Amino acid sequence: MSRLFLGLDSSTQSLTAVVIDLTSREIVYEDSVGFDETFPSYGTQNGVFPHQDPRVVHTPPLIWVEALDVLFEKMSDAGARLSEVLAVSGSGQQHGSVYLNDEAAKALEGLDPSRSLKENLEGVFSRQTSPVWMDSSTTRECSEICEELGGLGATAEATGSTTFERFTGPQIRKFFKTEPAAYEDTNHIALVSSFMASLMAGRIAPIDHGDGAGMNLMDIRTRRWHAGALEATAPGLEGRLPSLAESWTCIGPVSPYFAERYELNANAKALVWSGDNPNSVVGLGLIREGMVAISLGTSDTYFGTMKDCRFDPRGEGHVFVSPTGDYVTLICFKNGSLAREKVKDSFGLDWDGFSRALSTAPPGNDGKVMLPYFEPEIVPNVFEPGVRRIGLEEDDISGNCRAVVEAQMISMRIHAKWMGVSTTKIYATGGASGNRDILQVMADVQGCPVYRFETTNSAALGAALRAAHGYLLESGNEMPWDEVVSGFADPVSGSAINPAPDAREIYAELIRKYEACETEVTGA
Ligand code: ADP
Ligand code: XUL
Repeated sequence: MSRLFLGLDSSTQSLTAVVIDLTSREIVYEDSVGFDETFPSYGTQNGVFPHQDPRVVHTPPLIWVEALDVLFEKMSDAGARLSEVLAVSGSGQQHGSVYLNDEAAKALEGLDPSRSLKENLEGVFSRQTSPVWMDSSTTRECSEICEELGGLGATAEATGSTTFERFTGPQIRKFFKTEPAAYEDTNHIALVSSFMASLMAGRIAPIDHGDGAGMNLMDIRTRRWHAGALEATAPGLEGRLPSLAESWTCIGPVSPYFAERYELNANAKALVWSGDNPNSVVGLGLIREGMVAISLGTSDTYFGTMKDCRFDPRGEGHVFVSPTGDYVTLICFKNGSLAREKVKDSFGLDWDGFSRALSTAPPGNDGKVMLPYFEPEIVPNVFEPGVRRIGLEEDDISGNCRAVVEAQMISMRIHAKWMGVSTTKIYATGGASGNRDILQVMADVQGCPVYRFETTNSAALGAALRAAHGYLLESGNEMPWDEVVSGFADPVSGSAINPAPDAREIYAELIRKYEACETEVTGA
């Protein structure tokens, strides 16, 4: 008998659904709604508002709300068997925050199925836009909070990361300082993940430990709100935050809105959501320590599972909580897919053309180097965007296509050293992991095989698997994680992309050169 579970992923550029059948171990449905193309009236580009200051990056939360209706409509039209779904969970882009007024709780509880979600919720926002993970405009607030908590090391020990511009605490502090009246009108602050979970459950949802760890507000060891961090961030903050919860917590049944409007099983359980990276940990089956994945989504992330809490002495990495209860260590590079797209578009190429150009240039690119800071960068910390080319002409098509990918892979290699993991294989996911030529560079630079998965939607798949795990636990039939992910999170057999025999030597040389260029430019 089928056992269906729904996973949703509210990411930077799209909302995705994956339905799995836990009995047959199959993905039975997979589809996405892209924000820019589905809702052009908002004027977003790649899911965010263009702004004259490249450091300010916001998205209107109503676009996520509208997307949920459109996606459910699509699922219903496509016969995704919503009436058989046993539980729903989800994944959200990390760090982004949603600000709700005193109308919100009532509106969520009484969602009227004869009106759209947007019509139901238009009046509930105390801030019309949400700062998202690409925002880097809170440097001052980061310093203020970090100093209050005793500096870089103490902040990382307390909250899992030192303060980062995109993290929710510094963003909340900026909101409180620059728009005090709107902060005063805010009754609830949600993450993208907990906001979307609130829509599904029809009530204000808790924040799970995985995504809570990306706020600079949660004590990474006790997994409770950190009193000192709350105080350093904004007055009256605790009353505005929901409770924290384990990632397998069941909030209640799904809101009747979805049952009545789309025939979702009225008894389906709504579970808490988590961040996209913690969800991908499950979607890729990174259950054991030492397993490493690289996600090539809008951002590029490098992450793995840890049993114990270990911190990056340089302060570039993060410790989050895994949906399994262990820890996730992660580094986020902002100039991911959008930087690759900028190079591709500057030569009028499609992805096939980009791949052909990239493979025309030799590994090592004859020593040509690009520092690809199209946007301000998170790792290494680059405040002013700017692309630098060393020995590389701006009109050299194949040289630039190879240089941007080599730069990204080398940067990951350099900045992941602190994790102390001897990487014997890497799992690749995210939109760009379907590109074999990009993964070949990854294998060559990392010096180990790279494995691909059938779906590039590992976050949505992880959410569906979390829904299954939480449902079984709640109904007294707990299934060990190894068993939950088995058959789903297995790399496509025969998909290993191995490093070329001469890659080690070529890249040893280029990594040295790149590191020297990076140090010169960033002064680090
Ligand atoms: P997110 O979840 O962060 O919204 P995705 O994981 O869906 O992002 O990845 C979207 C990105 O994937 C797009 O911005 C695009 O640049 C990239 N992408 C899609 N197809 C390819 C391809 N064939 N080669 C390289 N990049 C690709
Ligand atoms: C992780 C990060 C991004 C976002 C969007 O710290 O900022 O990976 O989660 O994907």
